Amino acid sequence: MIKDILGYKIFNSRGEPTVLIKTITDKGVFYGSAPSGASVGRYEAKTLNIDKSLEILKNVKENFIGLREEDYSILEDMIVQFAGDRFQNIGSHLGFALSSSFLKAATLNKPYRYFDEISFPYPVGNVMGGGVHGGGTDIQEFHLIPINAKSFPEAIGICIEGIRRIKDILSKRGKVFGKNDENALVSDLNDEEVFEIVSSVADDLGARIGIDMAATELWDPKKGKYVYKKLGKETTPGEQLDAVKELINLWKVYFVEDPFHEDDFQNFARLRKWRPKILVCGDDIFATNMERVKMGIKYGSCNSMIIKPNQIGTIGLAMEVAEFANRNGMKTVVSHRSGETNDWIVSDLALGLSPFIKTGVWGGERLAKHNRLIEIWNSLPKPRMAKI
Ligand code: 2PG
Ligand code: MG
Repeated sequence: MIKDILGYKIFNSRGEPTVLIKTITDKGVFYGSAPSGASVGRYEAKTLNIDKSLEILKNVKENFIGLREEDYSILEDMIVQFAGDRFQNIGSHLGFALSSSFLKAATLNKPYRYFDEISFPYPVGNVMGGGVHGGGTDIQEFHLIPINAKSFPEAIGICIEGIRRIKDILSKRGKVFGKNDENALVSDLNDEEVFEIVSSVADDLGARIGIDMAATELWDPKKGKYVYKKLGKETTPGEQLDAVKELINLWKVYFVEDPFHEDDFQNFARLRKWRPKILVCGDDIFATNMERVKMGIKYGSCNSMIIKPNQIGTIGLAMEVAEFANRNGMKTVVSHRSGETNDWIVSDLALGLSPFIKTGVWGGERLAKHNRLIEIWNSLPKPRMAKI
């Protein structure tokens, strides 16, 4: 039974305020804390000032006290009801943190047991980048995807080895480098130079390359063009399609996220038809929102999509969207946000829902997710990797 729900203002990895929830039941204390994005799409659930969210919690929490924590779906429905249209009444930080702590309470800190079957996701590991995550390239993220790994510990080990090798290459070339919001490496190299380094490391390690172009951030609606500041280049949507195709051919890109802005369903579809085997992944275009996903299916825009619970407001709503996308043949990618806490709920979601997980490579708040998966891998009699 839920005895109390406490809320605090804490900070995320970018130093922004966020919500920590402690749900107290007669079986223990269960935590949930919410992440925040920097490349935030227009269709995401609304965020509220954290102090305001905590005030709201004081008003709504009495409704949950005395209820059975095992009835997760009832608790979820109640959050969604209080939240109102696009979470404007409570904000997505509170929605995420409450639902994360409730699901942990319902499963005694084993949310992956909520699913009938589980398999381990392949990491889409952000090794270098820039964009709005800070410095570096115009392309927001360059990933290593170790699709030949036989276990999750091996897979994340490959990403970590990859980022170490990239660091060595940068040092040897005398490049000044640092880390950005997701702890990916940043330097003054441009997109092409970074592709060259990441692709040589990927080849050596038997990994594939992914990119998140986060093109909504590059898109200038007034000009009707994508603006690459670092490369000093501007492209019309048609030129952008050609440029993305060229990158895919040149660097044997396996996964491309948000190559077009969030309203360009048609160009996503053109790219997908051109090379059906490449994962054309939608993030801002869908914002983990069922109606947007249905539109994407109608247009044939993507064969892959990002699942971020805070884009839609709760863990349960994100699960519904992921299950719907999976049934419609999309490869889902459960994802962190660039501003993270040490909440690991996304790892458990990926076990039940997705063949891929995108949660950085290293740094405490990213390793909280990977180490959770390593621990579960080692605790199961017969763990297996997902089918991709
Ligand atoms: C993205 C994410 C996570 P943000 O664009 O996919 O990598 O970034 O959380 O800033 O939206
Ligand atoms: Mg993205």
